[in-house]
Amino acid sequence: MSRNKLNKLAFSILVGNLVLVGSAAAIPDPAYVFCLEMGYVVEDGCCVFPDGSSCELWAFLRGECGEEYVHPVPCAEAGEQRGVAVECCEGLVEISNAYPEDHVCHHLLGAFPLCSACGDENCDDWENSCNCPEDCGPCVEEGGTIPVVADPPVCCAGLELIPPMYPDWYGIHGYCTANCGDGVCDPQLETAYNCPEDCPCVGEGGTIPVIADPPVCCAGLELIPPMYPDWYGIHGYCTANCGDGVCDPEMETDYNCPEDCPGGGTEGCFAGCGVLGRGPQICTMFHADSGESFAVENTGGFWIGDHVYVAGLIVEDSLMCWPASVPAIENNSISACFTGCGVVDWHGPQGCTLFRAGSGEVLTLDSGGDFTHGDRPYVTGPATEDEE
Ligand SMILES: [Ca+2]
Ligand SMILES: [Ca+2]
Ligand SMILES: [Ca+2]
Repeated sequence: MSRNKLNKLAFSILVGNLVLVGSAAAIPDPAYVFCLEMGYVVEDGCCVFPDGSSCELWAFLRGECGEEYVHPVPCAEAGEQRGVAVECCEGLVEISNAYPEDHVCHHLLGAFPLCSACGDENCDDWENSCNCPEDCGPCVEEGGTIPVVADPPVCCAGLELIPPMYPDWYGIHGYCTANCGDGVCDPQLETAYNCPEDCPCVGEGGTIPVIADPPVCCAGLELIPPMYPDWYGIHGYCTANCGDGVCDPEMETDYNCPEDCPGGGTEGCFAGCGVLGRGPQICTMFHADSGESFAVENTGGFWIGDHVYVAGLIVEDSLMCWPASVPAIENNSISACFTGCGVVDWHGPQGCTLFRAGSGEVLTLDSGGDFTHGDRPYVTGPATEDEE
């Protein structure tokens, strides 16, 4: 208990006296720590003993001076730091002082390894997936992913977390790897987006993200747009395959590569009957009897399920149903649709051509077509009230 407090106190004093060991971890100056562990005071680079005599710190540590002031010290219990003279108590092992934060392992600067019962199948307070995965659950090894879940695992010590391969990939925080920066672009893991140092250009099928300083397509590849106009986050795909006559479903559509994917391609005007239905967002869709579907701008007081006649200009990549992109008929006219057989009657009031439908309705015809009085054509088109 009191030892534990002392240890923490010593640690806070020692942070200013770090010695770099290896490349990453830093531990306190061992000569400084040794003097404190023996219970003495450090002054001006010397260890000062109770009788007023002193030794230079490193000379004391090496045993070149003040040997008579060296004495046994208690061992470090579980959860305490091992020191210079202080060793782990019997039955404990040294574990690193690494701790997980933001999905990767960090090392506490200025700290010695901890003494712990790592391997006893109990994850103690000071143990974690970084310094004792055998007790605290596995960490994610090289090439593994960190999923977006409530309590995600952590990359094993020595690995960094790089983002997903493309900016529009959700569900993972990224990959654990020590290989971004090794000069080799790993196609399973690394792209110009998440590891530009290894992948300076984007290869076949890769995407160019919308970021500051985006990467470029590798030589010989062209940049085609995203598959649909409402796809954000990428400028498009790098490929040499648009124009090869094969529509690649992963990348090519009639929007970004019409030469390989001819698709619907309805352009220009639309006029015909169909049924109104629900569309994405708050859009109303018009499902034409011909099989095509369009968002419609003007519903004219008609309701879902009504059979209507719609005419207007087709806009292929309309954002009327934003953020979804659907073909739409904008600025359309709309009226009830009449479909049925009947008799053409040229002798309507004021010279109108009438259509006497088999259902009993009498309509005026805008166009009699090539039919003459008495013909029995099938008529489809807008039905408008005629008061004359
Ligand atoms: Ca344990
Ligand atoms: Ca690499
Ligand atoms: Ca192609």
